[in-house]
Amino acid sequence: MAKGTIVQKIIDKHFVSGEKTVGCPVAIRIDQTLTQDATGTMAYLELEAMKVPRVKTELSVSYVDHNMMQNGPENRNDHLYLQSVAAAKGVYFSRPGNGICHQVHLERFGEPGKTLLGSDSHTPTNGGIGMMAIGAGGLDVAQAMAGVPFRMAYPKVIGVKLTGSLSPWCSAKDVILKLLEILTTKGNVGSIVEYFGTGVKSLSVPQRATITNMGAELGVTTSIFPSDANTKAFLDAQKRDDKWVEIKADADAEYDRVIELNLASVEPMAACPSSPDNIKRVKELNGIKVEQVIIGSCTNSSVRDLAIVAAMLKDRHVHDKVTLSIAPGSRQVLEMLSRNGMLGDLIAAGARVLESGCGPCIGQGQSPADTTVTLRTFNRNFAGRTGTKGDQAYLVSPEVAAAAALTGVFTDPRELGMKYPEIAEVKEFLVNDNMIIPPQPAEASIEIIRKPTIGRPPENTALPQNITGEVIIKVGDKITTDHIMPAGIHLKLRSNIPAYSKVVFECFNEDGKPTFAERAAMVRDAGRHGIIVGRDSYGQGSSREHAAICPMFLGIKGVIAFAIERIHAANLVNFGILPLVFANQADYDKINEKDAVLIENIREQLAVDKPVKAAVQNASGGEFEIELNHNLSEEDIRLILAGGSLNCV
Ligand code: MIC
Ligand code: SF4
Repeated sequence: MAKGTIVQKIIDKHFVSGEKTVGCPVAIRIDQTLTQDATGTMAYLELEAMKVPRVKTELSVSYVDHNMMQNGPENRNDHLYLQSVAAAKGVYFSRPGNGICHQVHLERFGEPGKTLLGSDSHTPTNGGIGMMAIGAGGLDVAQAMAGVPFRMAYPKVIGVKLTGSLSPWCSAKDVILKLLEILTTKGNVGSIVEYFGTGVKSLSVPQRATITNMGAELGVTTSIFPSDANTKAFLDAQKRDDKWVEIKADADAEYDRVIELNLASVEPMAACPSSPDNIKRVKELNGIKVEQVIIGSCTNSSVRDLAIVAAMLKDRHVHDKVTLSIAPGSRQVLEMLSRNGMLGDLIAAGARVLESGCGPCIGQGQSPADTTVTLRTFNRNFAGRTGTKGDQAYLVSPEVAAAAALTGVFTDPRELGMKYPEIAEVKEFLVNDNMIIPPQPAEASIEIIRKPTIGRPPENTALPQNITGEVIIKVGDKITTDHIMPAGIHLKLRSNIPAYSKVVFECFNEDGKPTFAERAAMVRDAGRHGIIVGRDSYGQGSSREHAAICPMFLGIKGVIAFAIERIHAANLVNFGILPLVFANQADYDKINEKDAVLIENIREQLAVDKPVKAAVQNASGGEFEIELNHNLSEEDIRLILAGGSLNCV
């Protein structure tokens, strides 16, 4: 087991209960929380349902960054609810337009050595400043706000030893793409990546944040950098020098696994369609025609990232056959660029400047044309996430994105024949917090604004003694929460579970056949329980608990797969759905849609340390038994049997 690591030191400092052995459940104290609007409405409705008058954390912030199109009243209804509930519950509120939660949190709130729980899977961005920053479902974050310690498996620590420094035209994005090539998006559940080595000091906090941000795609619990002189310089420049503390691993720290990476060997990379671990070198892709370039998202939209793009585009223009859109990560970034003239350079070159927020990253506009290539500096390129079916989305660095914007084709920026722009570290950020509204004093009387589209968290009944299941859908490997619960144009339904449930697994619906939601409702109405069958890495990607709530609403009681990703598995538990894995993977081939799955005496079966037995009856008449494993803790079992966490608080 690892020894003397930053991860262990922070866990020790926040330890509440549990066993400090890899894989065993531990509970840690959470210092800060963040929510964003797309997961936040449900999180605050849950907080209200828990009857918690005021948050108990040191700091909680509610951001509005995802859902800002305001097509119809739903988004703005959400914002009004979020602003009023934040004021009432003691939560800071970052207004729409102030920027993406992770970027703003890094700029204005992140503190080395503290714990942060966020209802967004890219919360680990703040690992770049030396925080233990973890993504979770909204209900876990609501509980953290209520002062409940966060439960997680005691992690394995993967040490990434960085040496050397990046070569011109190669950037932090290429570092994380290289790691995705090595570690892939599968098989890393329960680990935390900790960076160390002489190469660390060559990376600024925003560069580190790019790396920890996209660490989410590895499926790890989080990623973390030490807090050192660069961290201090960043906090000084944000006028938050009082928040700096040094955080470092012991000189003789031991990791569960070590990966060495010489930064000088890192080349411009790209994640090809449609997975963040489908990695190629840009030079292998040179010449592929590009129709759209978008620069932004919580991965790559800092002042440094946009400054390099502005320098590359200055006095040049975007290729005639390409559209270039830019979404600055925060209002701070946008305001600084506009005051230092770089925004003018971008506009003059032909960039389309979008508001500071998630925007196209979550399919809110800018969908590419059919069969065209889109290059994005984002962190996810799951199929269809752009809003275009069959999309060809590549994930690249700002340097590679800007090169393609100029040439109209994939271009290794080292071959542009351009001098690499020197971008100096920002010595003083422009600090203007007037878009962050502090909470009202506890004694203030505040009306919580609930327009008609603000629903309530749906209720669930206790798990039945016998599950008389039916397989509603059988899917393959790497099913992401975007497959389960599409965002994009449906995002505005996040506060309305009955309406949002209609699009569960929409991407698998076939014309003329009943949808997943209709099939699930038929099974539920017939008094049976819905079962989902998946394969490896089920539930990858986002933290959206709607990927559990909406299936729960439709009567799903179990997911059976080869492996279920951490945040999604926790969300299933929170909403009373059994996360089970095949003891014998060959059984996957024998089980089909419409098969009956009978799990008798589930309470007794879960109480003993043995695989759960289920009887399967094929729709064609055949019968056989399967064994199902789980790694549920006693507490998880208690929650599932009760029908989910909300029934227990
Ligand atoms: C994402 O990047 O997929 C999201 C949208 O930010 C999600 C959260 C959500 O679905 O609201 C995430 O990463 O957790
Ligand atoms: Fe927003 Fe995209 Fe970051 Fe998710 S990954 S928080 S949608 S910018």
